[in-house]
Amino acid sequence: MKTPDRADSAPPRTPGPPGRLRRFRLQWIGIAGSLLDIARRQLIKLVALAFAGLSIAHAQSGGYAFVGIADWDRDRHQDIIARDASGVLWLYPGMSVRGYSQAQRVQIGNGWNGYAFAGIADWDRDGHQDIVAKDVNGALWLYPGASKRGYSPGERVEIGNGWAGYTFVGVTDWDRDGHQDIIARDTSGVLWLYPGMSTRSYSSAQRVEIGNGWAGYVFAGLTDWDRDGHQDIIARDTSGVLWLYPGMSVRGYSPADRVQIGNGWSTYVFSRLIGDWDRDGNKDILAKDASGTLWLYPGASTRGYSQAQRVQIGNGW
Ligand SMILES: [Ca+2]
Ligand SMILES: [Ca+2]
Ligand SMILES: [Ca+2]
Ligand SMILES: [Ca+2]
Repeated sequence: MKTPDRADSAPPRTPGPPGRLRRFRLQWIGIAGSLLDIARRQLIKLVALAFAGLSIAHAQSGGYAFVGIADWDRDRHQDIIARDASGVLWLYPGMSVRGYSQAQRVQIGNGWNGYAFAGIADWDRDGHQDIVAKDVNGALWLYPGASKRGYSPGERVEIGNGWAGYTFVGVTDWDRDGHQDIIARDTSGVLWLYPGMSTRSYSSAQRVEIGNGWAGYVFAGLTDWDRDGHQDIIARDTSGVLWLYPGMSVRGYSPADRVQIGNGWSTYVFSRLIGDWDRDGNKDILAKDASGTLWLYPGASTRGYSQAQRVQIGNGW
């Protein structure tokens, strides 16, 4: 990753009294100034609305929580799934481009307030991507997908409990046994692998410790970033440095050393937004900045910084 440009917000513009009105009496300056100010604000609002209307890939009002990236509708393009502030789940179909997608967003769920997402994966191995999430009581649920742009007819299934204190890293086949697994961090900073068994029920496989000292990290997600066939962890430390933790497909600690792949990521949100978004064969990172702009950081499958420039692919997130 190159150092992302800082998402500095534009300096606030304070409209001063218009020069042409200076010859009028003081109170008229005040009134005219206020009217111009109102007109200006309305104009800004209109321009903003028009811009929002043109941008199809934008989210509506900001404050979105990401579920993750996956080819949810199975059209070979990676898609974004996110929850809005009212608990509605939206599918933003991607088009494998380095820019805004022209596809309309589609509602695929509601009532998702309070859930924390583990990620999107074909958990039960039926060929459809599923959502794994925990509720406020710490129960873990599988929401079977149906590869469609709409509500899935599959009933949710409880696949775990006692997850209240855990922070999800993501879902992937970490140990490469053909079954999707969950990686999560407990409150003491220990990282655990929960091996899945591709069933719509509790997995009987024992959890395994695969790391420690992870308190304070923010996880970007799991993917085979360096394309060596092993799933890796990407996470940001408290100073905004982005690290690659190369996995080795084992149920235990990975002997590979971590590698710095970026810096300046402090203010970005990128939960589970890793995938080959532009379909050039390299995994990419999607992240939103503090102003709600969504950026694509094209990866280069290297254990180091990518030289590719970031591209804006959305706004209003
Ligand atoms: Ca898709
Ligand atoms: Ca597995
Ligand atoms: Ca790898
Ligand atoms: Ca890519």
